[in-house]
Amino acid sequence: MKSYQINPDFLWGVATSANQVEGGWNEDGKGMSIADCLRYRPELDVTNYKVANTITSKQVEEAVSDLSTKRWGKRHGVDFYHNYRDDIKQLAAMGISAFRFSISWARIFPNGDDEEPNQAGLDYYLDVVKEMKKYNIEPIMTLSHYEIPLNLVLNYDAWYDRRVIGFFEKFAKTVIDYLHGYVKYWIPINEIDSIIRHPFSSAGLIEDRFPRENFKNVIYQAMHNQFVASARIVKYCHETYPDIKIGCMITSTMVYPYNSDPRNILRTTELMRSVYAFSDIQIRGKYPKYLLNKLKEEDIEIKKQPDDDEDIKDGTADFIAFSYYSSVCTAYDTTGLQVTKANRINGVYNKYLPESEWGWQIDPIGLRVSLITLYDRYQKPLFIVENGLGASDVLTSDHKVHDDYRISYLRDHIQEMLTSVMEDGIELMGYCMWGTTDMISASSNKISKRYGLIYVDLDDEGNGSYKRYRKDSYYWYKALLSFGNKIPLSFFDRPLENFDTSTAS
Ligand code: BGP
Repeated sequence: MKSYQINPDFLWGVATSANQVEGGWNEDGKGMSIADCLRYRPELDVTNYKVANTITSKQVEEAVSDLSTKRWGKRHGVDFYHNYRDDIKQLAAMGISAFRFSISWARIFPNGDDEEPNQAGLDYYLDVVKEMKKYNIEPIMTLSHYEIPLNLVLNYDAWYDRRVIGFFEKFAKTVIDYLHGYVKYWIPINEIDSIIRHPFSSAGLIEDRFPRENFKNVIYQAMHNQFVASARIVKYCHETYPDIKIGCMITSTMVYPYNSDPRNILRTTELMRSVYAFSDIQIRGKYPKYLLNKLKEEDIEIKKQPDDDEDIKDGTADFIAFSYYSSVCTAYDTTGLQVTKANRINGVYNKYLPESEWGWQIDPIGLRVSLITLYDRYQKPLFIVENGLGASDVLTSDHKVHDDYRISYLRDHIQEMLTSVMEDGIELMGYCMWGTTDMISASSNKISKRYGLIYVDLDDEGNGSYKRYRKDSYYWYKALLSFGNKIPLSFFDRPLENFDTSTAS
């Protein structure tokens, strides 16, 4: 085989989320979101996920009373809100055909329960998607990417409260009706499984607000409400806009057994199932028995309304989107085993794999294993909507970023993906690399964990010119996309320095 051949309508893109790039956190009528309450805390060890992702009511009160943006990274982002035309133009120059983005719910319904939408918010997103379409870029729109209106947390207990289903439906239908002429691909909820790992930044749940409840009950009730809300929007799209494709999305951190002890294989299977339960429900249209048994064993009772099961059955998704960054090992008994980190979970260290500066183990083959596993499970189109490397990039005095480590990460993962499409018979809709310009990292609330193909002059304290500078990886991705849907294998063997900006076109 001399080249990889993929379908001509394969979507090559980039991805980010509103709260991580936009800024303009309180402009033009936008209300506070939960993301505006997450601060860069230098004293925190962000890899201690339990601590880093737990927030108290007191901390939320502090956030509400502090109107500054210093160390509130997601309040200023990289000011995409005012720079979106230039940023989209720069990204379009790479030849991308897709741009995954999210809509800040609080820009449309500032309090989440408002009677009328904020017209300035609707017009902003209409302008953003029109700008993308100017360059023939397909917007891949996420409706809720860790940014629900704070008012829904303070006055309704967020997704735990059944009324939020209706508020989400109203928000989703308003923006889909407003943008459907420009946006064909929708994802209702980002990494819907993440509610189990970080209930606040995912679904606005604050444990100290439920003193009389078992918090696990709260999480699973909120999870159910998200399933009902998402299914109703899928059904609305299928009935109202037949040309729209609407997917579900999970976090695919691949898990391997620490060794061949069958008990570790079983533990691995159970862990992966705990994530696949979320796509099972949204693709098969019902709660799997193994999840119902688990809930029963743990005395977790989900309160349902009579139509819920019908809604979930009728609202199954058209495709499975997923994020992939790294893999971990697991064991039925991890005593004494070295811990490794991944996307807001810990696992057992895999001695066969290198790791990023943040300890996420780099495993391109794990992406191919994810593709095979998910496709074999569902036989539905897949969509990689996040894959990238967080690194502390350095801007040289002549404004270059020689991120060959990011190029090799992307090269290796994309090669495994292309091989999987060619050899494993995977139906893959597209690949959106995680990172457009640099952005505020979700778990650390810092920009210094950089993901972009374009560097932004900004530090974790919020100081900087906000100027943009193309990294070497920008030119590598541009060169890759120049081949269209027939990519010579030789491209992947080219020495990385060939993509130094001084030589790149
Ligand atoms: C995913 C989120 C993204 C992104 C990514 C990287 O879970 O969907 O928003 O942030 O994780 O994680 P981080 O930014 O914490 O390095």
